[in-house]
Amino acid sequence: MSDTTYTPPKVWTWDAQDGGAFTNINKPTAGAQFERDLPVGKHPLQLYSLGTPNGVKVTILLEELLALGHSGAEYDAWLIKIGDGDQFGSGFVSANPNSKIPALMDHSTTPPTRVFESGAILLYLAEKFGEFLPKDPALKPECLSWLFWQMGSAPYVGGGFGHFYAYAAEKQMYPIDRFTMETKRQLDVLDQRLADNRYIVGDEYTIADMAIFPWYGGLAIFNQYEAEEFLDVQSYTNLQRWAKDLYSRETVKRGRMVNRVRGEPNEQLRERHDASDFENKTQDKVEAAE
Ligand SMILES: N[C@@H](CCC(=O)N[C@@H](CS)C(=O)NCC(=O)O)C(=O)O
Repeated sequence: MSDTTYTPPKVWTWDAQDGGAFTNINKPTAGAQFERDLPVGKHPLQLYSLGTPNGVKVTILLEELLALGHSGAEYDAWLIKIGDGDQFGSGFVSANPNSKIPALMDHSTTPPTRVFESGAILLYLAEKFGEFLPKDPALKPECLSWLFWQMGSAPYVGGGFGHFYAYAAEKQMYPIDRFTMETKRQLDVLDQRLADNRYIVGDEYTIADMAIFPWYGGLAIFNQYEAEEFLDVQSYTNLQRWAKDLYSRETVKRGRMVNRVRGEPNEQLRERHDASDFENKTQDKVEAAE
């Protein structure tokens, strides 16, 4: 147990207390904080995002759709710097009243369609292009179940485990223990599921894999939160096999590069406006040209 105790007041008030990383952008209120229109590029789909796990789900799907030849899936991916508060600009808030990346505007409809929440974006695009969502009535509910499992479960990993293990100003045993137990339980759920299934739904690669990979593949093979040893991620052997299998796909590698602002410069494509940007505009090349 932590040696600090807290008696909550009758009514909570905000005093911008230090909550570690992200304190500067966290506020207890919603809505636009300043006027700023969103840029609009030349493609039907305009994505406003950042290369975090929730952002990467969508760019993996878009790269998969393009690889299948769906030219209507061409997209501009604009960088939203959440650490700078870009998500509180009036244009972004019109696209997503929840002020979180990713947000999508589909300009192929009149008026343009807004979609927010990464799971809703995956479902919208899968239905729009008729891909990566099983048509078999027995498999479609399985895919949706895992998609919504991911949406409901990952906040315990990111907002719970990741926050208290990696970002909080002080390490406290109680929350770290609580969220580590839940994170490991979820890793075991996936490991057991993947023992007898190549992909999450079975033989078919779907949006459920694309939703789950950036979070749990991140823990398994990318040392997310620098927690690979602490979580003993190597022990989840089926999850390891699945994560490496997914990351062998060029489309997944590309999706992970888009709107990425950390890591190796040659793996960062901060904004994507054309397929050729992967060859010409990665951060190593941008920096070399400066
Ligand atoms: N449930 C949302 C979560 C999105 C989310 O938490 N986005 C984070 C980055 S991964 C964000 O934009 N945070 C900015 C903020 O909280 O102000 C989704 O899946 O789209």
